[in-house]
Amino acid sequence: MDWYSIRLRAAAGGPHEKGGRHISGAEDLVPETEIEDRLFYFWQKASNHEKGKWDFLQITVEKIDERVQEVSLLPVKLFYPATTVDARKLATELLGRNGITQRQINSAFQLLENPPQDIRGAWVVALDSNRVVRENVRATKFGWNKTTYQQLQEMLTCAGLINTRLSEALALASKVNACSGIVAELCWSDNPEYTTGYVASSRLGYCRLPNFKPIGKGGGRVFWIEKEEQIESVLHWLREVPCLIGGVPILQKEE
Ligand code: WAQ
Ligand code: MG
Repeated sequence: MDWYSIRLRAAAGGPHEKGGRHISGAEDLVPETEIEDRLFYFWQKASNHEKGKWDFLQITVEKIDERVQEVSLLPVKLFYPATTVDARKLATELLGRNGITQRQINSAFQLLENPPQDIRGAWVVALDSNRVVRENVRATKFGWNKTTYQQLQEMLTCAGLINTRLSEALALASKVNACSGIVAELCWSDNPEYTTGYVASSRLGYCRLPNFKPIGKGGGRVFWIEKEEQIESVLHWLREVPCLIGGVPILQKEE
């Protein structure tokens, strides 16, 4: 079967590279028969956005020539912190199990909560040098194994969690954390009203944390890599290697 990568980006005040403010981004990897549906969905998503109205929108569709790899869906772990303080404590404990220090975690919280510039991708931070090695890195070329996606939707519906944001973030986290060199990920939305986020790693799974930020704050993603010298191979995986997320979905309530 042929696969197609679809990417969208939308901004207000001109294109991103001319100083436009990021409104919406999206990506998927689908067979030809689903392109039209996805285009319509992406269009709607960008055009009814909490962050405002776009005046620049770009959609890219590319046929994939490389072999598409299968990557396992991360297990979903549901935590229920009641406050932002609790959520951050939990996140710090979880990320600590991956060897990330409290200081490194706090710096990442700062980046997300008060981003120093308008961003549309992740900060890649190296743990050996403690530096932001790249900014605005977008993971692309990932989509769903259809059976896995349907099973996940049934599971989420049963848990009262039907939520496209969760599925989209879970697919992204599954590709990102399958990368050799990536230690863990931190994320909460840049949409001012959406306060749920997660920490993820191949060992932790997708740890979902409500109340991760105060309402009204910024957001983003941090991908921690082990060594700065791994950056090129990490970028290749994130941007170039086409992946389908497959396997059996797992949903666990943690507290
Ligand atoms: N690659 C890298 N970074 C990205 C990508 C990508 N493909 N897509 C988004 N980002 C960055 C970018 O800086 C955005 O501003 C930021 O992440 C947040 O993106 O209920 O909705 O799409 O379990 O707003 C997580 C919790 C929600 C879901 C995350 O992120 C749940 C969310 P958003
Ligand atoms: Mg957003």
